[in-house]
Amino acid sequence: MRRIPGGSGLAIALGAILFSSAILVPLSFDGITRTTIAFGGPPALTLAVTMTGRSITPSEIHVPRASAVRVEVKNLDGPRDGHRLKTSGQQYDVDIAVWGGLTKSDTFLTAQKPGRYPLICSIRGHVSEGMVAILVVD
Ligand SMILES: [Cu+2]
Repeated sequence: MRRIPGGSGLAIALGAILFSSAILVPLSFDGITRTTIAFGGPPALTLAVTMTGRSITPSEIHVPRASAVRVEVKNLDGPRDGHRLKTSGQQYDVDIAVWGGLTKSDTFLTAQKPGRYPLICSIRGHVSEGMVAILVVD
């Protein structure tokens, strides 16, 4: 079996490590800084979301990326009918439990990466009955 000369392989590996860390370190540092600022300051916007029956309104919600977003969840159902609004794929997710007739708020931090993310009711069985919306990160 022939061996590939070790020197050039090692140089390439070291070069790749140096190159990738040169790119990754500033990006992740920037991410941490922006996250801290976004969460320390006031929310970029406040969303009003209504949960009733087995639907979430509005069914599609646009938010800016990498931003603190306050969401006010209103449950219009009866006092025994709880819902939970749950984000996923965001930098900081929320799962807000709200009993019928009440309104609750919390703040989440949107994803860095634009895309379409599920916004669901996390009460067992409610997703399959249609309690799903889309969070569009622009
Ligand atoms: Cu529900």
